[in-house]
Amino acid sequence: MKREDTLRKIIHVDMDAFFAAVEQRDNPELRGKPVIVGGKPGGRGVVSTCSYEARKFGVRSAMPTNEAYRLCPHGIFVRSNFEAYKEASTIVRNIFFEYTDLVEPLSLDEAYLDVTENHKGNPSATLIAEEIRARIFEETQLTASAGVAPNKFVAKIASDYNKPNGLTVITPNKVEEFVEQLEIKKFFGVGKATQKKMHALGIKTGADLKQWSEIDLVKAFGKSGRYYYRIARGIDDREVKPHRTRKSYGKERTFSEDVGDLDWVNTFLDDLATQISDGMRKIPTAGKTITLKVRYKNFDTITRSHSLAHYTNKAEEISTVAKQLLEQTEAGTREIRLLGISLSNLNLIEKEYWEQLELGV
Ligand code: TTP
Ligand code: MG
Repeated sequence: MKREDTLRKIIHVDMDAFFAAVEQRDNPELRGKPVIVGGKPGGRGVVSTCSYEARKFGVRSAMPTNEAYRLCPHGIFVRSNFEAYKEASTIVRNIFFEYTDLVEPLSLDEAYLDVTENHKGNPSATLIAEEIRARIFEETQLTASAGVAPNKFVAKIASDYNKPNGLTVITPNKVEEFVEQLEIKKFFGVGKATQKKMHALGIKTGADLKQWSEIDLVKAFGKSGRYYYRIARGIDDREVKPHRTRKSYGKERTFSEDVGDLDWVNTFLDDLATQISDGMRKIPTAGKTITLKVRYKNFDTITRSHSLAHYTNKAEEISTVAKQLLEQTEAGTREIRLLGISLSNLNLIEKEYWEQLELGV
């Protein structure tokens, strides 16, 4: 194994029963019930996903809704509401970016994070994963499962291991043991047809697969044999590739005591704007829309936004706008437990533009 493999800290996060969980959150009468998202039975649609209550009856993603109805006739069939899922997805993704820029989203509800080096300077990937799951719940009232491992292959399987609302940590010294006891069907990247063939050859678990030499695996499975040889040993050096551009940049803070003093709040906004400005200049990026987020003592959370005609990452400008936005809130009359500022409508800055901002012209 390459030395770097053992040193990386990868987290895979996957929301639980994502579309169905959003529906249950937004419609309390659906909670605790078998909810099936997709078309109504009788049509030709398929199931997008279903709640864990419905999974007990064998309902699964991509199954025709008619079959789901046969398995679970008392299930509640609901149509998907993509806007709500997108909104939750954006909130979750922005939480990831608070920890690292190396975020590789796989879908609306799933991503790899490389936290080997992270914005919090936190050396424990396990603590980061727990913090992220807690933050996701706080911000969206939805649960996520996470896997922590030295590589993507193991992290992804680990996040699925204790679903829903679970965390599985596979430290480098446990990787081989973990992979050995896995059933082949849990191996990501081993399709149904290959599974069948492996079963016919007596390969049922990771340990069975490990018995095979690389040459024999290539003979039996072609080029993929090399991949199987490596994953049987828990080796995967694929990098986390952030293929999407960042949508917003911001910071927020929950106070240890609720705050009523407006002067204190204004000074805090100055500090926050300075931190944001520093962070954005590092990337470098600038944004047009400034959003202030306020969470009151009773957890009511509001946002107020203002869009400029130009891009900025200047601390002074950010704090001036944030203070104007603060006047549109009940700060001063209601106590505040959290304050945040973020910039969106971002532009990754070209070198010349960056220099222009630096010079303030
Ligand atoms: P998944 O993460 O695969 O499934 P899930 O979040 O519903 O359940 P869990 O992770 O707890 O096993 O997919 C995320 C969302 O993508 C899912 O909620 C709905 C959508 N989706 C489809 O629309 N069709 C599909 O075939 C799959 C697999 C997912
Ligand atoms: Mg999911």
